[in-house]
Order: sequence, then C-alpha cells, then structure tokens
Amino acid sequence: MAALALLLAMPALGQAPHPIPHSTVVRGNRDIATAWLAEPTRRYAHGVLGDDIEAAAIRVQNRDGIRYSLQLADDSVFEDLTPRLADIDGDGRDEIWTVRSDAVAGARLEAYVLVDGVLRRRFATPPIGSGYRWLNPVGVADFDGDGHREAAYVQTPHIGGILTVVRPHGRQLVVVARLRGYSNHVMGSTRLDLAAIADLDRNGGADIVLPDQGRTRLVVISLAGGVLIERWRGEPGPPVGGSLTLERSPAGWLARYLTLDDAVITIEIPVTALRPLT
Ligand SMILES: [Ca+2]
Ligand SMILES: [Ca+2]
Ligand SMILES: [Ca+2]
Repeated sequence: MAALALLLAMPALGQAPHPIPHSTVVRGNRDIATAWLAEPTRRYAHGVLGDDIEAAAIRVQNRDGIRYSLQLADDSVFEDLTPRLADIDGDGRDEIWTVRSDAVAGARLEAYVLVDGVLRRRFATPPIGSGYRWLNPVGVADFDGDGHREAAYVQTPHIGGILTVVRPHGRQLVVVARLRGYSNHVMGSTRLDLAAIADLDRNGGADIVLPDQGRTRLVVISLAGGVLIERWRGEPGPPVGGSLTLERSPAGWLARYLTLDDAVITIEIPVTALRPLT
C-alpha cells in the first residue's frame, strides 16, 4: 500500500499549473475545475509513455480556486499523462481517474476524490501483479445500460491487450468482464486516445470502439449479460496512432483516427452491420 501525504490546500494565486512533460491540464464541469499530474520523477524506469519521466503527485483546483495536492510517499508513480474526470458513482462529484504503478506489482486503475477539503483515493483495481506491466484507461460509462456506470481499460496493450470492465464495490473496482485481443496504445507514444465510447445502436448501453491487437482494424465491443461481445470488425487499414473520435453519419457512425504519420483515416460503421445482442 502506498502511503499518501496531503501537501497543499491553498489559494492558487494565479500560479500556472506545471503538468509533467507531454501532458495537459484537464478541465471539469462538476466540483473540480482543473486537474493535472505534477512532480516529475524518474524513480520508475519503464518509459512506455514517450520518456522515462512519470508523475509523483496529482494536483486539483476546485471551483473556488483552491488548489489541492496529493503526493505519493512511496516508490510508486502515476504512470499516465493527463488524468480523466468522471463521476462513476453518480454523487455529482468527479473522480480523478489515473494509473498508478510500481516495480513490484505493476499498474492499477485508481480514482481520487476531493471530499471535505481532502484529496484521497476512492476506488482502485488490484494491481496487474507484475512490475513493468501497464494499462491504458478507455473511460467511464454505463456500458450495459443497467443505470450504473462502469470503467473500462486495456490491460497490457503492447503484449496482448485485455479489454477489462470494472465496477465499484466498496473501495474496490471489481472485474465485470474481460476480452483479450485489443490495444489502445503504441509503445513509447504520448498518445493515449486510441479508443472511443458512444451508444452506437442507441440501446442505452455505451459501446466501445478500439483497435484490435495489431491496431489495423477497428472493432465495436458491447457489454451485455455480464460479458463483452465483439459486434463488428472493420477491414484492415493503416495502423491506428491516436485521436480516435466518433461522429454520427446517415448510415450510423464515422470513426476517425490519426495514423502514426498523422494521416487522417475515416472508417464508416453502419449501425445495421452491428451483430445483434440477443
Ligand atoms: Ca463521484
Ligand atoms: Ca452499467
Ligand atoms: Ca449500445
């Protein structure tokens, strides 16, 4: 277990945030105005995110301009670039979603909250179990349409990626379903956005669009009946490098992504081509 130290709770006084290299400040529309990863460290020599610098702290600014910081007091790091804000438990407050790793147990998905002036860990998955094993978050949504949100990520996207959906149970994030054979990251890249979420067939459950393990085909995956089901697989194309987005089209959806050379590729996903969920 990591020991956590609360360092700061003070007015920002107009100071600019200083996120770690290759990362940005994320902006929220609930209780948290901005959040970012700070305090660069080289103490975890993995280097899959563009350099060997990771973060030792999360910083948050609330709606009143008060800044909070949580610093990892052990040898773990936030092996991530820009945290994500989402409200998985529906209490109207965002959790700050990020990835924490160490050399013994590898990565785990974690969610932090700002409650009563304290920034603290609220939810976490168990670690992968081996050092230098990473995961890349996909997002938070109600994937099966039961009215409760889940979180999704790809475990070990470089070496046999396992799409994993988890849900809160107490302070734990417990596995709902897994499906192997997908990737949402290129080793060494600073781009983390190779997956997208939308309710493609409007059945109330958010669907996941992401590349297969070779990143040459897009697939559509849905959660139904407690299992992940691949419902569509596109034709092979230039490998996905990042910036996957979805927008509606007359026949269904257009998935757009950038290749590693920054070419823009557009793939149509007709709604009628999705395998029905029976
Ligand atoms: Ca919440
Ligand atoms: Ca759900
Ligand atoms: Ca759906």
